[in-house]
Amino acid sequence: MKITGIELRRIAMPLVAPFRTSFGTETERDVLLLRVVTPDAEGWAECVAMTDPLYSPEYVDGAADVLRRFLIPALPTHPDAHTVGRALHPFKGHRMAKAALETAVLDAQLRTTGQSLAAFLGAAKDRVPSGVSVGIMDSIPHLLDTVEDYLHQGYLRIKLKIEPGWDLAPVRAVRERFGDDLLLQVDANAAYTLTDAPHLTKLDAFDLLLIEQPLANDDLVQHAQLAKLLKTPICLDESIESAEHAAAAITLGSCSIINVKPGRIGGYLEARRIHDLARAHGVALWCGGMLETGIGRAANLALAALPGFTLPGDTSASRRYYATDITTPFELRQGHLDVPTGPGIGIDPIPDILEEVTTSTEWITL
Ligand code: NPG
Repeated sequence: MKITGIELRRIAMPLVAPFRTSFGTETERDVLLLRVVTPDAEGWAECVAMTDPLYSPEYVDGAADVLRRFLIPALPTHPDAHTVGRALHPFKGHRMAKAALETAVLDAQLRTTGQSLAAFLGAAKDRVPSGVSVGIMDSIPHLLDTVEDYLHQGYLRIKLKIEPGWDLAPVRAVRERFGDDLLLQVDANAAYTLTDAPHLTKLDAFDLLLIEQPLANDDLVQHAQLAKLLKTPICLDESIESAEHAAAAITLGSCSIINVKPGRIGGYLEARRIHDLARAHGVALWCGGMLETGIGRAANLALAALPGFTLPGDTSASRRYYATDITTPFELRQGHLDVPTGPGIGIDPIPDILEEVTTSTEWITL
């Protein structure tokens, strides 16, 4: 497949409500989109890097820079998704930027052959159960109202963001108000240390599905120690940047569940490797989210339909994030989102809406 050029497009997407985690508050998503142009098809992808390097070392200006200076010039003359990965391998890190480039090439390739990303990855279902991630709030009543609204919309699982000072009380309040049957989990985004273990064991009383990334990104050994102290299963997110990290975490006993975000690990091919590894070891998976627009969401839904994804993911409906998405919005139906069936990621940006939210474009001729 010959690529004639690649467009880097920045868009500004206001969130319907501020989203607070232990590392910061998002009010607007500054998204980098890639459009790969070939004689036969165009491929789209969304880079999940955030404005600031607070979730991981990557950030959106850095992703655009490494793409234009190093990654795009390194593409093979006639790339496909597999050869893209090999060509980008010598460049260290920058997995979110690499994931976006590989995904855009893969989308163009699949649109050329008419195959959906879901079929290419090996999807086993046509809809996936939806959970929702609930940010840190200014008060417990506000949190309870927010959770109640999501449950009325049909979400099947609630994830509460936690941090020191906002953990036991919100979890207790949600359990008491919505009962023991609610599928409930928490996400610390690396806000604790192993010395907090006695405090974290108090979460065991609330029958949580999991605690996500309690300790620092590079604390695989400490997570394994914590796992021995907690009844609540540990899920890793930030710590897992590759199939090798997943293998190490499984071997050490650092987690029994993995949140797979294709952007964090360098793309959908690496996501499938982690899927196969985790499945072989009885490690449960779910698909995370990075406040994606419909472009990133479509591709994540294809991945979440693989058989090893046995827990509801953070793949929520478009209106949980954006009043107007750049694609046809994904809607919740009985707590599920449909997996796109069209060629490639199965969805396109709506040109007028895309223009309205665009802050810059850059065309790179190949
Ligand atoms: O629904 O897309 C979503 C957001 C889910 O909580 C969510 N994402 O740590 O998993 C996370 C968190 C996040 C959001 C991380 C934005 C980084 C940026």
